[in-house]
Amino acid sequence: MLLHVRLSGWACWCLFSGVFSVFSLQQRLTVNLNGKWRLSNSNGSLLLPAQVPGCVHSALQQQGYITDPYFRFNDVSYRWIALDNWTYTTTFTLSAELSVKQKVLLVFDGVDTVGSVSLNGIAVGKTNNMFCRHDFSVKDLLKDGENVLQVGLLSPILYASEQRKAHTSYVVPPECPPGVQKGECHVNFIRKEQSSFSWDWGPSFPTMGLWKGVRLEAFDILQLVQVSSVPLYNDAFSQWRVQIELLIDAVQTARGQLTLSIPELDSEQTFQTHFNPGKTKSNFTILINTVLEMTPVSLLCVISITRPRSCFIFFLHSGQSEYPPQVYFRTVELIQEPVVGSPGLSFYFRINGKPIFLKGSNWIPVHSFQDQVTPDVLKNLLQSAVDANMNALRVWGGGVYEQDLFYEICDELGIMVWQDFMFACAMYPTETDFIQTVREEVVQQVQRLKSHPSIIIWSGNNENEAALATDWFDIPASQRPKYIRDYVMLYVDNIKKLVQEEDQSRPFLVSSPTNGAESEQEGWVAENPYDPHYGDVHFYSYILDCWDWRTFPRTRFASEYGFQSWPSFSTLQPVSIKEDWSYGSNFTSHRQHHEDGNQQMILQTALHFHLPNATDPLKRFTDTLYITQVMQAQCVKTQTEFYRRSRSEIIEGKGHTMGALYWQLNDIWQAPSWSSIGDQQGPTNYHFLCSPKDAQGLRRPNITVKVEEKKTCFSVTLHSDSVAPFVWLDVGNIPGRFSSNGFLMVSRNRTVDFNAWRPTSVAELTASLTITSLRDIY
Ligand code: BMA
Repeated sequence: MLLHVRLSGWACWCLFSGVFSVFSLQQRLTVNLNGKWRLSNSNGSLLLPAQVPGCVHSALQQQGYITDPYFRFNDVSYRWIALDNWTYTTTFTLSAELSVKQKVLLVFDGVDTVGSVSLNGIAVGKTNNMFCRHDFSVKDLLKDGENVLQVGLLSPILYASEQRKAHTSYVVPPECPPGVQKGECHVNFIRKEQSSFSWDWGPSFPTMGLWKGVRLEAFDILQLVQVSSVPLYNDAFSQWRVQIELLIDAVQTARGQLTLSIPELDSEQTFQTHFNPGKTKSNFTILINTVLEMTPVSLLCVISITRPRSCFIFFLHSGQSEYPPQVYFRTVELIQEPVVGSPGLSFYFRINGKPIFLKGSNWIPVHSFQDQVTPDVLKNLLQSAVDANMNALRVWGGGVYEQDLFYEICDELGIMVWQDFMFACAMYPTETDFIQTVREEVVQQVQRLKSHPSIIIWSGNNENEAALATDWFDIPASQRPKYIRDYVMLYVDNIKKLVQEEDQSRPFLVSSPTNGAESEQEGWVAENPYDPHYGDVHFYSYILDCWDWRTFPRTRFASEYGFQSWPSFSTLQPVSIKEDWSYGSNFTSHRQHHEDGNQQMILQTALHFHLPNATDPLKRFTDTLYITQVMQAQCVKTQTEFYRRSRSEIIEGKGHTMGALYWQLNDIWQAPSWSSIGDQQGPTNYHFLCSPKDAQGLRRPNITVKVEEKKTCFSVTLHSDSVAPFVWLDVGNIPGRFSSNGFLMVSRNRTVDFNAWRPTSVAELTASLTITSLRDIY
């Protein structure tokens, strides 16, 4: 369904009122301030052009001051960048048209993070939350001719440390990340992407910048800041209604009429409105009187403001969106009810009345520098998820609330999104200032995102209930109640309450993992949030044999599980040099941010596979990368299949699994991690009667290949003279995607497609293609 906020029909409506002799269309003027700014560091020794939206690291790289931050050990070498303070400056000239407007706002869609804004040398305001949009009223500060706009940014590392120092009453753990992550401390004291201070799969790049758009918005009387809508279904009356929320910024008190109509569905309502000066949020409900067809409908939305002898008509569109906002009708319920033959409660999603098994993965930030996340990257990753038969992704709470396009694509592709709030693996302060900025963040994000049908659940945090319950931070027993009180205050009394006020169309869960309703019974921190009889579970075991499904918890919903692997050599090569290419190199251990991760991969691999034994060191390295991927693919496959089977089983009181979201879909940089996108499974499958290392008669296959150009892609046909397990295809640095690049070759011939993302040729592909299979490594 399409919610189309537009002006069509306004003239009829206005004439029909018959009162006004003059009417005019009110227009907001927008001056885009994106583009080239100047950037300088605190002592002025560096002065360079910088793109906005953007960040300091990207600007330094684009201007040649630093090389690729992902290269070798640069995450550590470039630590100085985020220890310095930086200033962004731009100039602009005021147009005559703009200067006569009653109100002018300076709008920042996102400042990363601790900033002071000044215009023509006069302080305008401060920022301290990367996840908030800020606007400042600046009409009186603007002058004819050139205006100078500056944003000073404090080092996020120093700011977090200052905040920590000021918090003297008790410790808010963790103080620092584990040493193996080579990260920065006290990230929980700053409202910023938590993984930007390092994570167990990612580097420490505490970014600073104007990471979203900057503009002036000028208007008379009023403007629409945001429009959002959610459909609600009333079972008792079998009726849909659409709740529409308008966030209006009025210059002065304004009275008038608002008409909302959906002609295709024969629904129209008129409301008397009254806006006080400043920002007002108004909610309106339209009842849908006809049976819904799944065709788009337009919502016409017109406000007329009464002035003596005149009628002002407002074209209601919110500033950021060029396209009409859309609304789709669907219901979502999270069902937690008794299960026959099993203690505890079910935990599954019912969409449009149907129980749905969520198959998918977890989403982390796509890049350390968000300005480098292009629409193509998002489209490609999300399409890849769909092509791998996923129907759900969890936007994990240590990253960012994704950009609008992410959710738009999910809406289009039918990907269901489990949306965390951005709190992860930590306790958080609860001082008034901190709570205040979190409240603003939550309201803004829910208002921005709630129109997206793809989001099926809000979730308060990642693993913080578990961290408290299972005492990750060695909190003395006597102090536990205080931490639990803080936890409840932040996630329940504030976030949960706000979200539920803002959005009644989808469920809210306080944490993940959690026992859900049972956690609530236990005061929001369950004794064992990993209880498989309730809620969702995160489960990791690197040492136990992953081919043995008996080691996995038969949970109601597996929202995280996974195994690490190394990326392929073609991924690592551009960020490393020859001396790095061995499993024991400094580079190999530097990139591993998970304690003992490299060792664990080898031990897990050795349970079922021969380890590479080539004498050539490079071949041995690339074979090792390959075999860790084979291991990972098998482990994730085994565990995922276990959860799929458990959907229809109750064994020893456990089962009815209704979700399997493995950790993790994507990577942030070129390093070992849990990420993978495995391929379409089914309806065929295979079963090994023994470990491949014990298999008799496996011959080294002779695989020949023929690449051909087709209309829309290249086809790659392999011919093998014997069975070839775990065939792995790689085309080096030619960007693109195989329809399948890892498979068992059990027939003589197999053809896969390759979609190239830049022009290439049969000759280049043939020359770049490497084929590895299991018998090549020993
Ligand atoms: C989880 C996540 C992340 C982490 C991953 C792998 O528990 O929530 O914090 O990166 O495990 O260790």
